[in-house]
Amino acid sequence: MLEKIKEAISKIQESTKPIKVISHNDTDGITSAAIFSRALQRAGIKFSLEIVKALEEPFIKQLPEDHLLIFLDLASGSLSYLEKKNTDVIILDHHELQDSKISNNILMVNPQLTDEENISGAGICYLFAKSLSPQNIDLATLAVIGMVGDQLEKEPGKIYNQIIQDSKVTIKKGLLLYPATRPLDRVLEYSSSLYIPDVTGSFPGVVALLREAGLQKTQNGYKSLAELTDQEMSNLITAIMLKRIGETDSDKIVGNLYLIKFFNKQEDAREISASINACSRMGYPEISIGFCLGNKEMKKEAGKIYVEYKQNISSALKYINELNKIEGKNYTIINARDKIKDTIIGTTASIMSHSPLYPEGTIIVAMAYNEDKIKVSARLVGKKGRNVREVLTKATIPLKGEVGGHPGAAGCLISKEHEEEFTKTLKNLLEVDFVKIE
Ligand SMILES: [Mn+2]
Repeated sequence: MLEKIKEAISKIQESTKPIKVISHNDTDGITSAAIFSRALQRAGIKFSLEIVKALEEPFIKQLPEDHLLIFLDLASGSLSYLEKKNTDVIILDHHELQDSKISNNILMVNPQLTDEENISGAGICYLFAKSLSPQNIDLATLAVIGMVGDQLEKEPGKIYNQIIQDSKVTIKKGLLLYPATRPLDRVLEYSSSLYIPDVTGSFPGVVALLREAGLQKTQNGYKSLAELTDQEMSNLITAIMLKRIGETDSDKIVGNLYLIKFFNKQEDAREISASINACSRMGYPEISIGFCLGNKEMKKEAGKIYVEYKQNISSALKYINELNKIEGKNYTIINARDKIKDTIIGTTASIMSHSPLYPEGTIIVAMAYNEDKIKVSARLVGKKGRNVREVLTKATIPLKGEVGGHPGAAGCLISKEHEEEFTKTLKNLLEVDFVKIE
């Protein structure tokens, strides 16, 4: 991959055309854009930047051909549109390639072509930045945030281990609950990603659990996860396993905590990733980039938007509670129409799939309007059950929708005029129990 990166650097340095950079709006895309922008800025190279939700054909068509086009954390799936552009294209991405043929106007930097390890967009942009100048080593922290944002932190390989070393992140094995830097009582009470019966949402339950784990409140309140000793961490995990009856595998709740230095404070990379993502999805990608690049004003703004985002999610969940749903054996279809933002519908569906209200094997499909289209997000509760990507693919074949994702979590966009037809087909498919994950 380094060879390709060097080629990309020469192409950029020798370009006589102005440069346009396009990146994705999730945490990995935003950190990619932040790293790449800072690196170009330090090298004195001028460019313009645009952040997009997805790459669609009409958008690519209108991109200027008198520019050098650079795509970060996306575009590997859009090669057939990009090869028609009458200009040079550079892609720094880690997504699956649509096609093994890469046309001559495209320079592709993608670990899928050369490496055994999957490196996120931000990781590739960091390698680019470091090749451009060793001064850019301070951008490694952003690469770690992007890695966590794309959930690639579980088993870091050779390249990631080097990035981790460059970033001076502290890795601590422990409970996968964030932020690991805030007092435990608050984090346990408000966590939506790790559900603990009688504890999540109940302050007395939290206090009882911490007592069972032998953790005392001190003058400064309860410790944070980051401050626990190995013994305390192990006692807490045991106490939680006992509450989550039937759970024998601690892998689901235990993993690596990534503690980074950000704005001169110790922070949990997962929490920073969540706030970057929230800020961008609420429609403020420029604020999340400013936050990544150390702007104090933007940090304040990002903090406010993150709070608003969490409130939006909780009102979305409340709204869904009261909404008439289409429900059957092992499935729930929610059509929120224009009442929930399309940018948070996927997160809302994911939180629902972690809640104890739905038994393992349930398929949750949530829909929300996105201008003249409908964003559809499907989640499988637990690991066993039907393949949701296949279900969505089958339901969208006659409608020409675009499906993406995995067997356990997938999404698609359909045209609004097909709302009724889609819901009907989907319901029929979900009634029949044949698409299974092996
Ligand atoms: Mn990515």
